[in-house]
Amino acid sequence: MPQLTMGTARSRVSSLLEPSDPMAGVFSGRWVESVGAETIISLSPIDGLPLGRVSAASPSDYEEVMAQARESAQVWAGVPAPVRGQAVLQIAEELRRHKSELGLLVSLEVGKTIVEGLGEVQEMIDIGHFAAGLSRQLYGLTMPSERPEHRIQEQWHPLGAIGVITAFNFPSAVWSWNAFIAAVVGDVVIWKPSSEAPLTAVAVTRIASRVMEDLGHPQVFFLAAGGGQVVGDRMLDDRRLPLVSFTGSIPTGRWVAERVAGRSGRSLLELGGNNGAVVSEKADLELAVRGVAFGALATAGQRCTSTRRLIAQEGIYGAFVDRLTTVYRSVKVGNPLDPDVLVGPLINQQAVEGYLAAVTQAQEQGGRLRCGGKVAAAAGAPGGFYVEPTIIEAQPDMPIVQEETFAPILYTMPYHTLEHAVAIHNAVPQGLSSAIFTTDLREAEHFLSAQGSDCGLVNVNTGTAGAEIGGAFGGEKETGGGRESGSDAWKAYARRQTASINFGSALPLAQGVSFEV
Ligand code: UN1
Repeated sequence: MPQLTMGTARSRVSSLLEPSDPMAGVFSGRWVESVGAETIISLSPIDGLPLGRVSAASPSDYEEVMAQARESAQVWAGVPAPVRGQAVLQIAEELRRHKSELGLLVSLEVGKTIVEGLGEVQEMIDIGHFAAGLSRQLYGLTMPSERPEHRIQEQWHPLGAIGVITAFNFPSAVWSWNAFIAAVVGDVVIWKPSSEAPLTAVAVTRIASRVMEDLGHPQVFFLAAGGGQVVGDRMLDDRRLPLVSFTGSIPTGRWVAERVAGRSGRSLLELGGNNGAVVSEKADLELAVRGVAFGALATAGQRCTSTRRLIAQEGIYGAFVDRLTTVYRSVKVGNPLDPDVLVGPLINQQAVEGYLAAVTQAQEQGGRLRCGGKVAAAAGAPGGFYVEPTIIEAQPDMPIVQEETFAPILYTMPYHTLEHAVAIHNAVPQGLSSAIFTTDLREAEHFLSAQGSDCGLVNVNTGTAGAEIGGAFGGEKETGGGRESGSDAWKAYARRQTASINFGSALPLAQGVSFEV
């Protein structure tokens, strides 16, 4: 496959974005051309140049979106769930029809490799299919009543309008995890995308809204692009949003949780990870090298699930780190439109500075740099935000090792026994994803047990990154405790109602209480 030029790539995605400049970044059932509001300029991290402009929501636009969303929510809640599921399925199929352009837009806007950009769109299609099936399985339990001629049942009703705030690194997939599941439950969704990736959000919302219109449904997928102050803070404080789903950093997530709890709202948090991979002496080491390298280097280390810590058993530690270092040195860094490139750019200059600061701090704290550590010159992509894949031999208690740096930095550390590995593994504040590489059943099962990994996601002989949509996704400790995507994560988007029904002619009371009037 020959490399696309930026010019060709831009023209291939233009059908998703035209015609206006700036494009409206607010969808309230109509595309709102904001007057006097800020304009968000989306820069491509590939070359640091503007890719497009989107007008942000003003306070009155926000109100318009909210009013329309609430109106829609009334109607949508009355549409049978399987019909809602069919609508989501149609959107997934429409996304599939536009998969190549949308995937490319993701690559251009956030710097993912072509295959990862396509993977992002596939993740939306997959969750769309999951949601459609789920729409016939929103099961509530029934309980035997202690009273004669009574029945008790649980039902799951929609919450109404919910807010979804997403990060740049999965600029559309994480929205779809929330939005498609919420939509089949009967909610409508107001999306505040990352200001680093508004174009993808506009393109996806255009597709979703056209499908809803063609099907004659009310609009369900609203958009309010904009900064934290105008849109984000309003969502947090807005009692009309019973749920705010937030993906982002731990400090911001903590603030989100406090603000939303302060008005008795619910938040669903997917915050940072500091994911460790344990590699045992009994591992298939070639498989482990690939699993660790993919986990640490995919998306240039900018996934919540990226592998940040390698915990390798002492007998193989030296050789394994040597092997990984060789791989790191051979990996092609650069323009992600080049099909041979595995590591694209970081999202912006600030991220490059964060990377450099972490490399410096790690060395000041006693870490030993094995490879990388510098800004990378990416041939053919001047102006982009490229850094070298980096391995640093570290000690588990170094302060920088406790932190998530959104960059391709891997800290390595040796262990003696599996208990020691688990202790190192669990000694960070975050708890998203984890992995063990071993062919020993006892080791694998110990890591999976209650005495093993303390994370929301645990992997055996596969890396920390790259979860499928069918499982519940999220993590413990400072990762925030939320669960999104598959399994029964849908319950977070619903209100549970316990219904007690008396179909007799007497009024027996629970707990044997009598009340004669
Ligand atoms: C994220 O980084 O916020 O498991 C989500 C993965 C992807 C999703 C990551 N499916 O790596």
